[in-house]
Amino acid sequence: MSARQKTALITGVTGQDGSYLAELLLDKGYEVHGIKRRASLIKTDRVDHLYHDPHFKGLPFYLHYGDMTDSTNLIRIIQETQPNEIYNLAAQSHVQVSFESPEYTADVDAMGVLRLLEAIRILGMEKRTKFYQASTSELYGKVQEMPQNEDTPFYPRSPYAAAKLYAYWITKNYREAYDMYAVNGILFNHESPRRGETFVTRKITRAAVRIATGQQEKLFLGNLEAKRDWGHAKDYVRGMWLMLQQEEPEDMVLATGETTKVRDFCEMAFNHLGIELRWEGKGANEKGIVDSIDEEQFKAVTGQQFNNSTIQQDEVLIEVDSQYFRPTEVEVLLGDASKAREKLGWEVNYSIDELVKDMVEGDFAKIND
Ligand code: NDP
Ligand code: GDR
Repeated sequence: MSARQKTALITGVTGQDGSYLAELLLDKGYEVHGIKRRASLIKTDRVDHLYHDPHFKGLPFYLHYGDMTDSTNLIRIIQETQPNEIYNLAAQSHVQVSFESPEYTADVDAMGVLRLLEAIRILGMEKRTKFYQASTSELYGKVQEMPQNEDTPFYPRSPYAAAKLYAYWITKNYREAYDMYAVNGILFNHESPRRGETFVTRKITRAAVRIATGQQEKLFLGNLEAKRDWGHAKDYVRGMWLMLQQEEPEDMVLATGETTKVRDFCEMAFNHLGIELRWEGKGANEKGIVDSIDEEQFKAVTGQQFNNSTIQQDEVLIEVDSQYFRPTEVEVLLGDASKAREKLGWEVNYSIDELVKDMVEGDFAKIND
């Protein structure tokens, strides 16, 4: 079947990955359906550019109200849309929030996956619908091997990761028990200008722009020592699609193979705007301080003159706040995506420098909108 005749259903379509995946699939000629949640305010900013008034012809992109906690709703949407491919991206995806809402996280991130898989079976679609599960490098948690690949043992360190562990195994179980095409993409962190504002990379790039333009005084962060394998979401959604186009369903890691400290990500983001940082103090007392300002660099990136009254030499811009420490932390992640490179021909197009640049400039464009 050519992509032009295919229909995809994306849960979590209003999220970072869902929006990029919808673009990719529409570009490939798919009819794309997505599930959005009812909220008191409209939250479809990331896909508004794809959506069209149903009374006028436009892209074949359709949104349905739904929720991962409601089986009847999931069954009805799958029955109505008859997807060839389901991408399950919906989740309570914030690790720290999962410590505060553990039961809800389990309901959505673990039971929600079971509900979708059962819906496929109830409708007798297990031989004609391929299923992608958004698994995560958080499964490795308390890392026991470096780098991590498909054979590395799991050791979840949060209610989020524990819920995703169930989701991983139930996906694998349905593949083996019912001969379904169901795969886990074990994706390491991936970011973009569309990243949610409370994840650390976006929190940093947004704050760097706001501080440099005088709209925010300081940035408060948690563990500066944590290391993550950060890639660009655009590269990762391509990998998701490729995982559903294979002869055999297989679980695969997507990662860049490079790891960076939160502290270094901060330096890169501020440097891009011409602000050099130095660090003083240790642990919970550590501070990021302005070491120098390169006004030419600021102008080259923003097209605007640097305003000397916004930040000063030796000013404290970053402080550690222990409220952002997690009860159990994942200290370091570093992925080995050899299998995906070999079997899918998957490669990353964005380096960490290009990611930081895209995010900082994205935040600058947003505040000037
Ligand atoms: P986001 O948090 O940006 O998006 C999550 C999506 O899930 C949103 O559309 C959200 O809707 C939706 N959602 C949340 N709860 C429910 C619910 N109860 N019912 C229906 N929809 C719900 O996440 P990302 O795009 O970054 O991640 C996509 C998936 O990949 C997630 O499952 C995440 O856990 C996983 N993942 C992400 C990685 C990353 O680095 N980004 C790495 C590895 C895995 P709303 O907009 O209404 O909140
Ligand atoms: P993560 O992403 O937990 O890896 O989960 P996040 O950006 O939240 O944290 C990364 C690391 O930064 C440290 N950190 C802070 N984190 C946040 N959010 N806010 C802070 O102020 C802060 N200061 C330091 C954290 O402690 C952590 O070590 C993301 C999510 O997208 C998951 O859904 C996904 O499964 C994994 O990536 C792979």
